[in-house]
Amino acid sequence: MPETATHVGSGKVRELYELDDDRLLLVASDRISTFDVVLPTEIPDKGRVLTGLSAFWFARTRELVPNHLLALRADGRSTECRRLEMLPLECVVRGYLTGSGWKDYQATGAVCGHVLAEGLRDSDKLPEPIFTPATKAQEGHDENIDRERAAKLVGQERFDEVERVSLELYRHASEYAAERGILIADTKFELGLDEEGRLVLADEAFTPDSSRFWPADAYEPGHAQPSFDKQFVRDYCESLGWDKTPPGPELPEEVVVGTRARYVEAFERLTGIEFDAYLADPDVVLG
Ligand code: PZK
Repeated sequence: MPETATHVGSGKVRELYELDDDRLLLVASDRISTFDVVLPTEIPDKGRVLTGLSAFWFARTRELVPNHLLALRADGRSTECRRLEMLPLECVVRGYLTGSGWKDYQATGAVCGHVLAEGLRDSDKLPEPIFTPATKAQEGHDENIDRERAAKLVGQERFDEVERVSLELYRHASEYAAERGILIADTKFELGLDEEGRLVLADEAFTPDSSRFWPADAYEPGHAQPSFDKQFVRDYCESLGWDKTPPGPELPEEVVVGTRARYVEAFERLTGIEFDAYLADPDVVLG
């Protein structure tokens, strides 16, 4: 019988479909965004790289926390997942001070209620990773919130569990990635509850779209770091003097090819698996 899948949601570069009462299908496209704008040019296989990386991390972290992954489809870009009740919280962990964390620190000396030492610079490594939750904005940017506000949203006990699990996941993945030459500066999780009220990791895990990946060999605090995956795209867009409002520019072939190579490099470094082997059989990432 042909399958029916009802479209239930869109992210910037992914689509979500309902398979049945218990299962969703998450499909990662090859679209790319930069400066918060989706560009008209796609990066071939980007969706497969991100889907494969997520599945790799789900398989590697299932002892830390269960996750929503049920099956990878043969196309390499589609994930069947358990339908959960999602928590109304973006679970962000930061190991380095950059982005909105750096902005908040400069304004207040703190990030989400974590008061930090004076004199820190953009991209400095934090003495310990910090949990910096944010609200889920329907439009525009998520708003960083302190632990009191986050605990009000999900309850104190659940908040404590979410913070502990998020920090454990980040510690595990960032240590593993650093050994392979990639710094995971920060990362964002989405967590949900299953029918028994158990905490389950959903969405994507430690992809370059949900995390900041930096090349370790170029790390130099004091200024913004190059992005492992999107730097060619950013440099090209900056060279045009584009004002960063939609529509974004088309990318030339050499930027597409160079960027695709960076995604594949991230996949191969982190998983230790050849990307062609993933294309032949996506289940190779599940171990
Ligand atoms: C869910 N999103 C965000 C991501 C989109 C939307 N396992 C789950 N159960 C219930 N809901 C979700 C998930 C997951 N993952 C995730 N919204 C709902 C999202 C990607 C594309 F359109």
